[in-house]
Amino acid sequence: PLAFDWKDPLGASNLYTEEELAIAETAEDYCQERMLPRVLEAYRNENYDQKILEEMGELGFLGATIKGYGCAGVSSVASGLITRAVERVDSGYRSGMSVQSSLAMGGIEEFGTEEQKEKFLPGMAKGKIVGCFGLTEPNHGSDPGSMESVAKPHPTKKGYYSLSGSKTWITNSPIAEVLLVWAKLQETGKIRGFLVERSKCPPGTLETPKLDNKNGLRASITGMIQMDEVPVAHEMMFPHVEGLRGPFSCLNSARYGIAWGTIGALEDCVARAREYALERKQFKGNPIAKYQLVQKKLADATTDAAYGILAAHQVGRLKDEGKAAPEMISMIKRQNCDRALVNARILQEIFGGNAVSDEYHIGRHVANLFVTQTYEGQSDIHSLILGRAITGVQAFV
Ligand code: TGC
Ligand code: FAD
Repeated sequence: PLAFDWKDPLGASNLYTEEELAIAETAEDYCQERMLPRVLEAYRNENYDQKILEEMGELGFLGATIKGYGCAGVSSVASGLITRAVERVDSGYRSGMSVQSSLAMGGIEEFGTEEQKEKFLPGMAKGKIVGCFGLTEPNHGSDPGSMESVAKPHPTKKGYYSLSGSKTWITNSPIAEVLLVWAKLQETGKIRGFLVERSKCPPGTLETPKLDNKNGLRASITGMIQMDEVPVAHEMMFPHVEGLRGPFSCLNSARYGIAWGTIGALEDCVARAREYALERKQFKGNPIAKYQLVQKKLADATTDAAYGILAAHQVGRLKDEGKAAPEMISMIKRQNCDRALVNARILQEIFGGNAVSDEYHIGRHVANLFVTQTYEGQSDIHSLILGRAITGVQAFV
């Protein structure tokens, strides 16, 4: 039998191919050696280092599952392992990567024209062109179907739409050159995807103010997208997808990645709490790891992390076979975010007063994991998606 390993309690690494294991090792080495030393400064000062995307690009982490266009073309499990390694350091770094890879590049790859793919994907794969994904609006988050952003025929430019409206809480928007914006086409009332190029927008039509003073995900950059009659050429609209199927298809991949990533963050919490509990002594010189209540906290968190990884792996394999239903992704997104957050909050107790110092990293993970439970469908929304699939009755309205 395998010896029990608290870092991989159910032997999940036996399920990965040699190539996947090698990719995971490269990702873990890069993240621990190059990203971790930068995270405290980034988090304290809300300073997202854009170079990280270029470094990820050099390693083939961006749009990693896409075949061609300068992308690595790896399996969904390999991309999950990369995501887990990145989020072991910080959910904000994973967020920047997810938006670039799954939401912006993934959208272009799935719904873009050949010209759009050739124009954007190679530069995005290198991290030289930054992308973002604008779905949420100030008045419409869980219910994007009610969005108000609109695309009308441009009043003066033939062959152009005019985009107006406002998006908020958009990861990467202040630094993005290509903004995948979802808006309703006035003629049909149907949601369509538009690729807005910042450098082509006349002055005063596009603003992307940064949202400062976040109390989570501070190592990522978040902003708004404010559009006032932005001219967008007809050929910059996705031609063949309309309705929410467009944005939700992109979300399937990003939500899948979050299911892997949040377990990476939880695993980091377990490793740090275990180490602290073995070193910290209270009552007659005993390490607090000797006390049963502390051991239970570690046992619960380690178990949830191990289950979470097996579930994400299973959905990854089905995804590559074209068999992953969106509800499966809702299930692992909801469960892994919720269990990571609940356990991280409990493990935080092990650090006593030191939990308050950012040098111990646990408080940062807790604040970040709240955001992961909220974006890409808040957990209760995924409960309702599952409830609808279980009962056949929808409960949203
Ligand atoms: P509903 O009637 O359920 O569906 C409308 C149309 O969409 C299709 N569809 C899907 N297609 C592919 N994949 C999925 N997962 C899909 N879910 C639905 C569906 O078949 C239908 O197609 P059609 O052709 O019949 O029109 O729509 P609804 O309006 O009732 O939706 C309700 C609900 C709650 C499911 C949905 O609105 C929802 O998921 N809300 C959550 C919103 C959300 O996730 N926003 C994410 C914003 S992006 C983000 O947060 C990025 S953070 C990234 C980071 O920093 O890492
Ligand atoms: P609301 O929809 O107002 O929900 C508030 C609460 O009400 C939630 O708990 C929700 O579950 C509950 N609720 C709503 N409706 C129901 C119902 N029918 N039944 C029961 N409960 C309900 N969006 C993007 O498009 N692109 C991005 O890149 C992006 N990045 C983000 C980065 C950060 C840091 C954050 C915080 C958000 C980001 N988002 C992004 C937005 C995110 O997707 C939304 O915040 C999320 O979908 C929730 O929408 P909301 O904030 O409007 O909350």
